[in-house]
Amino acid sequence: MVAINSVAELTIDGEVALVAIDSPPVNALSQAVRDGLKRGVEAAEANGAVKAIVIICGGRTFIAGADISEFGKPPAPPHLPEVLDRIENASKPVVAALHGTALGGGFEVALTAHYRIAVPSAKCGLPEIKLGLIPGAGGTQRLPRLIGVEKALEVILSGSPFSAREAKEWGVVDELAEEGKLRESALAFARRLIAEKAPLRKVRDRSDKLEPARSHPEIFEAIRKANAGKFRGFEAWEKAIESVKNAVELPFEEGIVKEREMFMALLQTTQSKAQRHVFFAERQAAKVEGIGADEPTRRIASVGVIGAGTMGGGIAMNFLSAGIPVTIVETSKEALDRGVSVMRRNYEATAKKGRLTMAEVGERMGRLAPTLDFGALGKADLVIEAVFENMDLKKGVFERLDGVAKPGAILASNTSYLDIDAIAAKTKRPEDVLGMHFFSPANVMRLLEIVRGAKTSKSVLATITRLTPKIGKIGVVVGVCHGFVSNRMLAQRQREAMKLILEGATPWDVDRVQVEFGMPMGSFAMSDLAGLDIGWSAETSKRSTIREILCEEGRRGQKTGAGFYDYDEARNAKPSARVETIIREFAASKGIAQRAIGDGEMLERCVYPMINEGAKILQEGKAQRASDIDIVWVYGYGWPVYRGGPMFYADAVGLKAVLSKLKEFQSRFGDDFKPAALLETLAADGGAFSHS
Ligand code: T1G
Repeated sequence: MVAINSVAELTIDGEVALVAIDSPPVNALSQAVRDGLKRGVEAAEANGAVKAIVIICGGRTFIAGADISEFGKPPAPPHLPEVLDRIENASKPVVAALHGTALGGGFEVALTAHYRIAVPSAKCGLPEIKLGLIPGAGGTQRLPRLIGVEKALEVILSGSPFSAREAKEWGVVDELAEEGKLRESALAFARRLIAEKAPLRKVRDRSDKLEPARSHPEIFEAIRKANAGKFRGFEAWEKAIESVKNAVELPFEEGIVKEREMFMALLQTTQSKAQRHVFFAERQAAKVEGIGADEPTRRIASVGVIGAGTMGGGIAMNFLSAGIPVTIVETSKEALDRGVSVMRRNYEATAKKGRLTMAEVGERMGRLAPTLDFGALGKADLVIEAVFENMDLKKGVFERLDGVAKPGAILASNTSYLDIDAIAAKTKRPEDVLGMHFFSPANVMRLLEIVRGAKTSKSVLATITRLTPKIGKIGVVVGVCHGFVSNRMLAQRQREAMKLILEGATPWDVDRVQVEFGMPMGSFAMSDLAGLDIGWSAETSKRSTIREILCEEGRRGQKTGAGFYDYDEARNAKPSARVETIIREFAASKGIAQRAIGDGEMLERCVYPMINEGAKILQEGKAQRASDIDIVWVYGYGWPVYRGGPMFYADAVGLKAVLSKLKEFQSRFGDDFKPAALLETLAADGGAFSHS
């Protein structure tokens, strides 16, 4: 064994050379890995005894892509295309031996090898689209040559990995190795190639799989049409289609040059910077200050859920789907049965879409123990309260739970606003209490806001932050304040949206601007979905707000077929003349002058106060880092990932510009726009939230 450099070594095993890369955590194509690959292959080439070369990786995975952390920095040689040329043009057969996740540039390395072998558990893929990019090292030129245009574009536009078995079936992988025996299998495979004098098969020379598209160029327009909705607002996807089209229409050399040009151009876009920011922000969010990897955690083998309503049922499904048995408690048989049947219906709907088998539905529902007996919660390792959003009710539940739950059980509240410390104070074990704020629908939305109470212990926090990915969630740890990070910032947007319609805009104008910005839905459509009667009662209603008037008129949202919008049977929203009248009459009764409001103002009035509130949250220490706030909005409310989140967006706009606009609004509309001290400081120092 010869060390090529700090991450690469060369071993000669008879007539086979093994170029082994080991650069934790995921063998990303850093400068050292590129250098090691290139010089490893060159050394193997130069060794007369060697008749075949195997590229293999140590650690948990084959190369998982380019080193994303190097993007935006001056590229150091050897550049990836150069390394790939060295592999593809080797004079001896090169075998790529795959395990873990061969992704992006890693998969492109494998595609330049003449043969590929993989363990059955391996996955391959081109996830660049998730980073606002296209494959930039031959993926859009070589993959269609191997599997055809349609399947290649499916892989590239989904960004999702495919299994080694699919890869074998599609002809991407030539051989499946024995699981856990990749090195031996790859050596044996290489020896067979030597014995059979196997040719130097270059994917770039294939064209048979391009023929169908060559004779049916209309498929590109069909693929574009089929994906337009899904990629609303994104830039990279059309470049991916264009580049694969080049693979069909241009010689390989021209296609790969154009691919690189498109890739390099996308690398500079704000969209790609935003999506790369979210990639790392998501991984950062999992790290909690003061809690090391060695923090002891508690075993969560059973869960209790209090309340089988929309949230309780969705929460329970996350644990059932993760293989954890759940005891769910309700106060009446009717409510319990209704909740359980909704859960079963949700699972059956997923099965209908082919994403679950009915057997799996049965298994998951089989782990559920519905009960009216509160005492049954005494066995659970974790109990999550999901009752109506009322402080007295929640305090009562925790007082009772304190008497039932076993020592060491973790007690969590799904409150979306209320003071976790006040709830914890109703128990004799506040160190075992925290908030677990799920987002509706709780079995679908990926965000979990983990609310750290003043007395929440480190082991409780460590336990929940490590449990979170196991139930398919992305956790963000936040401090106790009204509405935490999520709803506290949302309240800013909703407040301004209401003021805008009183000053002359319409709900559908305001929503259109937010949707064009990239939000999945606007403020008023969201209110209609949640229901306008949350916290409203006919007895106390005084027509003192637009909401009260709408509720009094039976317009309580989608569920009543009318709210700010009118809804047809298929729940499609239509602007409502009646609502516009209500708004204008209400504004007149308040003496509010009407004016035409531009899209720019509508957007800034809704987004900038959110950013400002984010700055306050940071300066109060209610969030660990600005990127956590971005993750809350991207995964909690569908903030467009290609805008990186509110704090990243503010940095992209420029904090000076955000500050001056807030000050302008403050002078026109009052102190709701008073800039946060942190924003003032950062703007003055030319700083950014990403470095705050
Ligand atoms: N570059 C740099 N760091 C990376 C990385 C990468 N490609 N992939 C992972 N990491 C870091 C990550 O930040 C974390 O660090 C640690 O590794 C473990 O990751 C030319 C240009 C491979 C499936 O998009 O999807 O190639 O937080 O927590 O859950 O066409 O990481 O511990 O400090 O995610 O086991 C294409 C991205 C790049 C794959 C493993 N490749 N990575 O998941 O661990 S673009 C990707 C992943 C490209 C070419 C183009 C996942 C994973 P830390 P992790 P995991």
